[in-house]
Amino acid sequence: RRSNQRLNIFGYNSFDTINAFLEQTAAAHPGLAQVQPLKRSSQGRQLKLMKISTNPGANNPIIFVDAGIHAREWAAPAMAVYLIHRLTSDPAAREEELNGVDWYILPNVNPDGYEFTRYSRGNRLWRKTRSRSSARSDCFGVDGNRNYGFKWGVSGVSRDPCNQETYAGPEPFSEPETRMVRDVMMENAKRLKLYVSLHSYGNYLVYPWGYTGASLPDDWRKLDTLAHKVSKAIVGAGGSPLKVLSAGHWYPAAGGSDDYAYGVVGVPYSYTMELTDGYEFQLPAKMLPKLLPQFYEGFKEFARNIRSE
Ligand code: ING
Ligand code: ZN
Repeated sequence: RRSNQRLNIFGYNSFDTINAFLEQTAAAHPGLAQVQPLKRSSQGRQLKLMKISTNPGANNPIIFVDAGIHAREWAAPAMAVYLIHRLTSDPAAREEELNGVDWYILPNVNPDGYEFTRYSRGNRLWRKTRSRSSARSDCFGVDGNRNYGFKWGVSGVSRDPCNQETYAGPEPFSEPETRMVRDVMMENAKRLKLYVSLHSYGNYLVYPWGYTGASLPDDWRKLDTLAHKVSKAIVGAGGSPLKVLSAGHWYPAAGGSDDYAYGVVGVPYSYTMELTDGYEFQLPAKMLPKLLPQFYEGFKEFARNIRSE
């Protein structure tokens, strides 16, 4: 596979180019950025976690951001790459965003699906992973955001392996990709203060519960208040306000990563962020130079609040 493509920070890059960028970033900023190799996707692609910290020994609270669980939502990995770029290249970030907070960023959770949406013979609107179903050999893939092991399968899912959108998988964590995210969460559970899963469909910042619209977590006001602050910061940077609500009040769907982080791992602040203002899945690349810096201001606001918790 080619990995010598130059990364375009305001473009849609291949998985290999993103991985090469992670390695280059770590090499250029020793003592600030570190790559932790995780495991391999169903088709054998190596996932890599970027850890950014000005003081790795300090046991700072961790902000964990992942992106790309849904293959077609290209703006999400683009945002994660931009976050890594700003946190490592902007000296001001060391005084602010990285002050007392460590960032763990997994820019592309579903590389098999992502590359499938990029191939000319693939499908630009593919959402799921690309694992082979044992039940139906002619159907591929699981919706990773229905595959997590909390209230698995109770709402908003399909049981049909051939369903293109919301097949929950044969069992919770059937996918190597979701198991890797789970393991990162579990290994860092004590220090994880904020989890953000990046998607791209509309402009939303949603919090648990996702599995139901009939109840909210006891401390939902905390989640709601911080989400509104983040939205305000984005508006302050010229962006559009985010719609803030519980995921289940938008539409109930079980097995999402944000519910798992909050409900099982015990991460106090857990969100799904959707970032294609005015567009659905396919955000034109020409929008990225405007959108990514606006959302970055939202992440700065997250960091300010997590630090002072
Ligand atoms: N939306 C998410 C999805 O997985 C979500 C977010 C999860 C909303 C659960 C409501 C409930 O469907 C996208 N864009 O994939
Ligand atoms: Zn999505």
